[in-house]
Amino acid sequence: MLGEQSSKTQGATSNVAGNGAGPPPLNDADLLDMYRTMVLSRTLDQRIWQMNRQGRAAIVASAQGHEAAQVGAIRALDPERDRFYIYYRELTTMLALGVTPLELLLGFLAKDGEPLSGARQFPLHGALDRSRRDIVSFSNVVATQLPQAVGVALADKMRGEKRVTVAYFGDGASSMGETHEAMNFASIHRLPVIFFCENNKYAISVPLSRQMNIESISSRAAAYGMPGIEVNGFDPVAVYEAVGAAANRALSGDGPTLVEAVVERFLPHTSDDDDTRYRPAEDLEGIRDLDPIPATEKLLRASGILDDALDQEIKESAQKTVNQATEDAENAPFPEPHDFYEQVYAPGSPGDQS
Ligand SMILES: Cc1ncc(C[n+]2csc(CCOP(=O)(O)OP(=O)(O)O)c2C)c(N)n1
Repeated sequence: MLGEQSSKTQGATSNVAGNGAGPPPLNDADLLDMYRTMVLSRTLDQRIWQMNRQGRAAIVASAQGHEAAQVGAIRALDPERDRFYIYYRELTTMLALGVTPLELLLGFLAKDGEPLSGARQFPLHGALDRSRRDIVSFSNVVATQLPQAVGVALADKMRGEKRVTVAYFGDGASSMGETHEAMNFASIHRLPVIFFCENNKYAISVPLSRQMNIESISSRAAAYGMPGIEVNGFDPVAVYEAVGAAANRALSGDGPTLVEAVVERFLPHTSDDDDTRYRPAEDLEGIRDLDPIPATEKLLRASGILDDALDQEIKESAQKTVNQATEDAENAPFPEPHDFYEQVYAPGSPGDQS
């Protein structure tokens, strides 16, 4: 059954949801929608990687291997209510939040119309117009988004606004000082935050064993007095359940939760990295067998939710969408130099001639 793999709860309390409530069960339409987003994300990610190899996209931090974790997390949240402090590997998160494949491709090709920074930053960096979605990724500097997320959650609590702020980060970021400060502060003040760690076991070339002398990132939660949940990040339903419980806890006023989704990085750290220099080939062969997309397809078929015709329609539709977005993005103009003062620098900054 989908979601059968259990998640481990560690930390100060085993009552992860605070009020004991998990998220509502997913229905067939939810599961199909999640699968559709995963297929679309993989198709788009493959296209972007291909365009990088052709010299058309400057740099890519691929989300391949992270799709199930990202889609499961968003399904448990409210895109209109909640705040998303993402990092650079969140292609599936962006799609699940309603950012379009064309908008994302405009970012990778540095074209006009990219909504986060006007294509002035590393792809997936910047901030979306808040009236649409509260997505923020101001900096590539690892772990800076965690204290920012905690600060905005403190503001929400002080204003009495009920929403969840999610801070996304990798295993490498979990070793940074900002991460510890953010978790400690959020727990002391019982802030409505979910610390969502996508543990792909590498920080560029540094394996987990060289970053920490413990087995599980989620076990760190105990040190801050909050629950930590380790979950199989290849199982979208298990991630949905873990993040849903954490969201209920946050909304009940019981404070933050650390959710560790254990995934794999199928490709090098970025398109500029050569992982053959530090990662044994057999390590990669084994992990491909666990690919969450064919695994989810198999489970949906076994549950009678998916058949050949529907699967073909989902895959063809993803391909068609990505082909159209590629054509449109390639035909889009580059931004005008002066747009710099619209999204990255404030009007009136040094150099602004207007
Ligand atoms: C403070 C800081 N140090 C180093 C870097 C260079 N850097 C960029 S990504 C990265 C690895 C981060 O790994 P992890 O948090 O595990 O995320 P992943 O990329 O594996 O998803 C590093 C060291 C940086 N951007 N910021």
